[in-house]
Amino acid sequence: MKIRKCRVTLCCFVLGLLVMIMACISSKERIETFHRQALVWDCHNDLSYRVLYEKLDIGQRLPAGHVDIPRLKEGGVDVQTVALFIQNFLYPDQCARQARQLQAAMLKMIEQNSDQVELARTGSDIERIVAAGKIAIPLAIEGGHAIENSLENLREFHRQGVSSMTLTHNVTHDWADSGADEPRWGGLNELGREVVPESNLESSIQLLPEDQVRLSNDPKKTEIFRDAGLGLFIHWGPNSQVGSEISWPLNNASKEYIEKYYALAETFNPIKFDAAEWARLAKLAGMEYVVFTTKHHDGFCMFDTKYSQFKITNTPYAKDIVAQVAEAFRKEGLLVGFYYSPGDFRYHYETGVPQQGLMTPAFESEVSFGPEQKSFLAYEQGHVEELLTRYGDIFMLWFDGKCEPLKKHAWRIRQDVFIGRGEIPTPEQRIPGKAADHAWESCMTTSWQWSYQPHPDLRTSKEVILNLVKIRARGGNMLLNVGPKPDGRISDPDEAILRDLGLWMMMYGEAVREVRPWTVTNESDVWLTQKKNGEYSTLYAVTDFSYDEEGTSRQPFSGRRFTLKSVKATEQTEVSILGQSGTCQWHQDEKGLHITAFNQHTVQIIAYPGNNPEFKQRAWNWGPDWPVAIKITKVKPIMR
Ligand code: FHN
Repeated sequence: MKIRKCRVTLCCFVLGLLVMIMACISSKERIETFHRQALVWDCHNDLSYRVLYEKLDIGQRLPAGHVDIPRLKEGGVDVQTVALFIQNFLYPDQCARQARQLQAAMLKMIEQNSDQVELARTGSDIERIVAAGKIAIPLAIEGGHAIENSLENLREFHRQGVSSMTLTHNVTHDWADSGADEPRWGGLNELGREVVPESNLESSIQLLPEDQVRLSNDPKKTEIFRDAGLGLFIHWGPNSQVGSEISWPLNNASKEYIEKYYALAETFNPIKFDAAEWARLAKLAGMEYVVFTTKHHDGFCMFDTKYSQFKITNTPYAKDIVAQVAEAFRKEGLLVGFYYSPGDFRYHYETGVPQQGLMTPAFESEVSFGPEQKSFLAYEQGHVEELLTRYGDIFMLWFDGKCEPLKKHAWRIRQDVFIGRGEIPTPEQRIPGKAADHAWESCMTTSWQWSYQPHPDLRTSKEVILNLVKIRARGGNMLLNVGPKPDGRISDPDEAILRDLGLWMMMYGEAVREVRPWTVTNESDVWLTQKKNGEYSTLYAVTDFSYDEEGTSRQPFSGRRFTLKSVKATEQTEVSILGQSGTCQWHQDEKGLHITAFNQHTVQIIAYPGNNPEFKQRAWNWGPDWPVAIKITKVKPIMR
């Protein structure tokens, strides 16, 4: 009996061993075969393709975006589970446009092969589609959404017994920045991984050869910039906790003060920061682009850079703010721009290299700095690489100081990135006296300080609007600055000005969007812009109704007669107040085009502004008493 019992146990053991070996073989074999099966790559990056096809030794590289299922099959890939990530906006090596092409190509391929393949949006989709004997293609589209989805899919692969994956560099970074609730790398450790060596990152940033780079802005981008016309400038940092100006308190400061200034980063925790709310407000204000301070003169980085420890991810807040700003503003359809200060006080503070001035970059300094121990120039060029390759399609960079080597490096990475300050005139807090038919931009604060100030001495909304009109009439852009509060919210005074601007742009935005200067910028206090359309022009005359040509103050809700000597009307000409129904009277004679306009659009109730005693007792009036825009179609200039 006992012998019999030993024999049975032995058999079981051997059997078990066999099964184990079998299983090992199969799982090893399975892993091996699977290695060829489940490949996770973000297909907008050619590098991933190269990896894919080299692994699958499918010979020549297929054009990006063209996922050729039959070829994969040929290559022995069981395309049961091919995960594709098209992170269109988060990671455009080249630019978002390429990502969109990939997306379109992929969706078309799936449509054309719907009997064989099907889009899988969630893990459970994969199961259903595979069960139906079709190919499941998990496709994630929207930025943040992409992250969760991909993590979800990977968990699904895991549930399906997949034990290893090939992951290219981009995907890994993606998780790092996603802010997904998964602790960093958490998802990956769980699944085991083989990552293309970090060093590949550098190689994946293709730099245009020095002799091929065009050292000027892309003409198309320049037109887009000039059409955009109005942008939001944002100065923000740990200094906002004490309402001082950003960086400048370090100038001529005592060692003790510098220590205290830099210690502010240890308590910076903007828990009420909501980039989406900022973006919605900017959009409402009629803004078309944003320029956000990624690093100001104090050297504090609002992004998760590997080139410096003095960064937002080393504060109690610990999340990449630039990533959130880029994604949120892009989602609202605004163009994303990054402000960058070449002057870096922190470099000098840590290395002891003397600084020639807060805004003066030490490009010649070879003293190593930061975790990567880079020279000054390599440190800042590293930043430019990160800013242009890790946050989606970046429309413009704004270098606040000498920047030749950085500008060149930026154009070698992204030839079509638009450079604001550093390449175009950017007058600060003032408006040049005459029009210019090239790109320029006037940056202005809502008060006088760039970053948050508890008791700001504010500009009026009317002043901000009039500045915008004058800047547009002279062919420039206005970059209006706000300084968010330390908790992350836009301050009430700044929000009030943005909402006022939003109301004005809702009524009269057409007069400042996609316009260029007229032959004259203004005739007395009537400011002129034009929209070029073929032989004739559509002219916009923007003027204040609350006083007449003699400067006598009048109640804004009234009429205005004025004459334009530079304009020749045609039979088809129509004159109307933008946003108001009906048309205005006009006639043309040798003296010019005479217009009479009555403001009847009851938009806002305001206190009676006039000093006409007859009205004093009424004490309210229809307003707002902001400049009014009049549209004059089908006109020609009178050339004097
Ligand atoms: O010193 C900076 C200042 O803080 C702010 O950033 C402005 C914005 O144009 N630029 C510098 C002053 O010219």
